[in-house]
Amino acid sequence: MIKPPWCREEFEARLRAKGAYYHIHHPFHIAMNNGQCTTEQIRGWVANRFYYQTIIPIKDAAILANCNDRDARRLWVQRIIDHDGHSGEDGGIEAWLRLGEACGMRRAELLEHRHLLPGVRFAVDAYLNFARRATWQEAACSSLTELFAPDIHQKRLDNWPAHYAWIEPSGYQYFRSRLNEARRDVEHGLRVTLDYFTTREQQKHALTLLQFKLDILWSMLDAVTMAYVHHTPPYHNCEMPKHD
Ligand code: AHQ
Repeated sequence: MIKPPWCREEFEARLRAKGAYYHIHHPFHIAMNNGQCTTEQIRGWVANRFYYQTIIPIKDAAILANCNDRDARRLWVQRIIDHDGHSGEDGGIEAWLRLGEACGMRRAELLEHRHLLPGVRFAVDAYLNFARRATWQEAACSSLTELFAPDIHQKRLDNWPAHYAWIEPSGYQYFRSRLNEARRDVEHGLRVTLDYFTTREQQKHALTLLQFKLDILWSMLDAVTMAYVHHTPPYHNCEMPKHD
C-alpha cells in the first residue's frame, strides 16, 4: 500500500529528530566538552579532523560538478570559498591549521596528515566518494548534519577556554566562523531537501542519507577513541618491520 508523503513540517521534524544521533553525543565529544581530554587527545582530534576539513571543499566541488542548476551552484560555491578562502579571507582550512598551532602542533604535522588514523581516512573518503556518485540533491541532504553544528561549535566556544587554558584563544576562530556559515549553509540545504524528496519513499531515502553522514561523523570519533583513549590504534600490538 503506497503511503502518502509526510507534509513539509513533518518531514523537516523527522530530519531534525536525527540530531539524537549527532556526534555531540559521542563519549569522546562529551569528554572534550567536559574538559576531560588530555592534551594528546585534543591534539589527536584536531589533527584527524584536519583531514575532514581538507576534503570538504573537494566534496563540495564534486557536488557542483553534478549540479545542473545555476541558482543552486551560485549558493553552493560559497562553501568552497568559505574553506579555501579568497582574496582577503584566509578561509576555514587555514583557520583549522591555526587551531592546530594554538594546540601546540606544527602546521606540517597537519598538512602531512602524520596523525591520520585509517578509520578516519576511510570515513572521510566514504563521504567524498558518496558525494561524487550521488545526485547533488542527495549530497546536499547528507550535509544536513550541519542542522546540529551551530550548537556543537557554540559549546566548544563556551567550554574549551575554561577547560583547556593551554590552547591559544586565537585557535577558536574556526568555531566562531562556522556559527554563521553553518546556519546559512543549512538554510539552503534544507530547502533543497524539502523540495526534492517529495514521495514517502524519497523522504525515507533522505533520512537514510542523513543517517549515513551521521555514521561517518560517529565512526571518525570511534577511531580517535580507540587510538587516543584506549591507546589501541591499528597495529598497536604488531611488531612493525624496521625499514629505513
Ligand atoms: O566544520 C564543518 C564543516 O565545514 C562542515 C561542512 C558540512 C558538510 O558539508 O557536510 N559539515 C560540516 C561539519 C563541520 N564541523 C563538524 C564539527 O563537529 O565541528 C560538524 C560537521 C557536520 O555537522 O557535518
